[in-house]
Amino acid sequence: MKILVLNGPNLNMLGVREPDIYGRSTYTDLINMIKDHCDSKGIEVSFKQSNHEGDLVDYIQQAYFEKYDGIVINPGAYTHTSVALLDALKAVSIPAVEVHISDVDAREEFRQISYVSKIAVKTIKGHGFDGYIEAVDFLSER
Ligand code: CA2
Repeated sequence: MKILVLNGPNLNMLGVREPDIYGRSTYTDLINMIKDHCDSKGIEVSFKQSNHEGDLVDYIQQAYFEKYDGIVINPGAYTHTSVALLDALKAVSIPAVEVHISDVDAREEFRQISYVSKIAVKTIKGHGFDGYIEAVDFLSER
């Protein structure tokens, strides 16, 4: 089982600002937490983060050529705008779980729209960092 964890814009800033919404732990803490979990379950995991939409598309396509079994994606603000990410996920046909650290449904109206949700096999919102673990488990048990 080989999973790609893909994070979008500004998620590298976790723990640096807005701790009331996203918590105090850093992006590195997040990666380490997921890595430890995957190691304990014998799941191979890779991580990518980018602030650029096209890079995220490239990483999704790369996951196809490198034969990944699942993608955990937090597209950040591109969730609410990006048809390109939706098309990339459709093109590769790799099961993707969409994760949001915050409960986007309880925030501004524009955060309640997600293009990625249209293809995601599951969407997890508002469970903090644990949402990523739930996403990995969902993909590995599927
Ligand atoms: O709740 C989530 O995980 C989001 O995907 C996070 C995105 C936001 O645009 C989505 O609506 C919901 C933003 C990530 C920004 O992360 C920051 C972390 C620290 C300081 C500032 C931003």
